[in-house]
Amino acid sequence: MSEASYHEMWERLNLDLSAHDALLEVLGKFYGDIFMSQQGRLQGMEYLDFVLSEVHGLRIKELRDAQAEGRKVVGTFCVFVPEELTLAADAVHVGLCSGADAGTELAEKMVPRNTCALIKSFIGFKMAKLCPYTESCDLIVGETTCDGKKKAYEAFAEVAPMYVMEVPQQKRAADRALFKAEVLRYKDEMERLTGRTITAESLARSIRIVNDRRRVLQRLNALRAADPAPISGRDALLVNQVAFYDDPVRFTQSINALCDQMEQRIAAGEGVAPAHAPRLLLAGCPMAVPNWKLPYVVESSGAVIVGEESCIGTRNTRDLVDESGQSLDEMIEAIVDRYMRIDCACFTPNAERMDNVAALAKAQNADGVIQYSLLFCQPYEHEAIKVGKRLDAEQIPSLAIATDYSMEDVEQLKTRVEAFVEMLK
Ligand code: BJ8
Repeated sequence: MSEASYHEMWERLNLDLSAHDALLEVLGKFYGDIFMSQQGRLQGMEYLDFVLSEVHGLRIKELRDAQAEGRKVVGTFCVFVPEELTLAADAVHVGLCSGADAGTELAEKMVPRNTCALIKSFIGFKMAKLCPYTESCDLIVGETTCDGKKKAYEAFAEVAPMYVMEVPQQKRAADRALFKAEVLRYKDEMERLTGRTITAESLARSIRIVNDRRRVLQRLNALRAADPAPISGRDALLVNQVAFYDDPVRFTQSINALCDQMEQRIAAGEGVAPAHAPRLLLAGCPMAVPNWKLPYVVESSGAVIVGEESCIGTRNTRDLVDESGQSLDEMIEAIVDRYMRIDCACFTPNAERMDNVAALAKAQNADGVIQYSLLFCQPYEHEAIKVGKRLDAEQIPSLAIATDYSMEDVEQLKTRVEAFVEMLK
């Protein structure tokens, strides 16, 4: 498609065209500096470069084409929304990224200033008319996870078509029953939105599609345990980020090909960083596109990132939905079981996360962990204290960082990260 026809499409989506052009220019430059400057990238990353270069172009056109065929587009902010049900109703499921400072002043008219950058970002993108994904959605699904999000959705519902799912905060039998009721309510909502009935056959198919995507991401993650690391943390994060809005079947195929290349590299003893370079695990808040600040700082300090314990990482891929269910009821039970295993810091208590962070650091042969929280994120800043103690007990060095999307603290971050990496050496 030509530039002119993209502009026409964005105009129809009511974007602020000049501000949007400026955003794409900044993003393009940022991407070039952070990704294209890397040495020894895998050839398979060309697919990710292409997807990113067309992130507001071709993929939006695909969503618009799907809508022209009568399909619906559903946007989400959290991995608690069961994508399997969206796909089983033949709708398209996209993650709304929320990873950049945009429209912050406008957002601060709707939510308090001391709200995390992720929340301000999705509101800011909407209010500044910058996000073609948000504008393409027939429905946006929120969830009652942290307080910041659930109150922000009240404000967001005034400007976007919202549906909010209740997510429990504990994991007792009563909480599971509540979540099951919410999963069934979401199923009804998808059927209402699309006018299609979710059948055992369509749900079995979508469970397989989403599991296959999780499996390929598990494969990619397992390969990162090798030393030297076969892929940079930046590129691996990008893969996880793109997983949220690319077509799942096409994505799985492309990433399987990327994993084949990683295996060849490992067999040849090659990698993106020298053998024995300090290896770090990132743990904490999700890093949405284009939030690449910390990975860039870390990998510019001579370390390599070998895993992400976050929702844009292993928290979203660790558990599969059991595929043995035959009836719709059995599949719904399997979905509920799988989602209730998510160890988001919004749960109390959340002891399994401590085990999972420590186990992942060991599985990835990490020398240390950087805990990453967004400023004003109460759940993850609280858990940073507990996770830090657990890692101390396991003799795994860790560093806790709280930041936002601005570039103002880059120098300060560099100093702290470099000192940590130096200590690991
Ligand atoms: S399942 S991590 S995607 S809620 S950073 S908005 S927690 S104040 S993102 Fe999340 Fe679902 Fe949990 Fe995952 Fe609130 Fe914290 Fe902001 Fe956050």
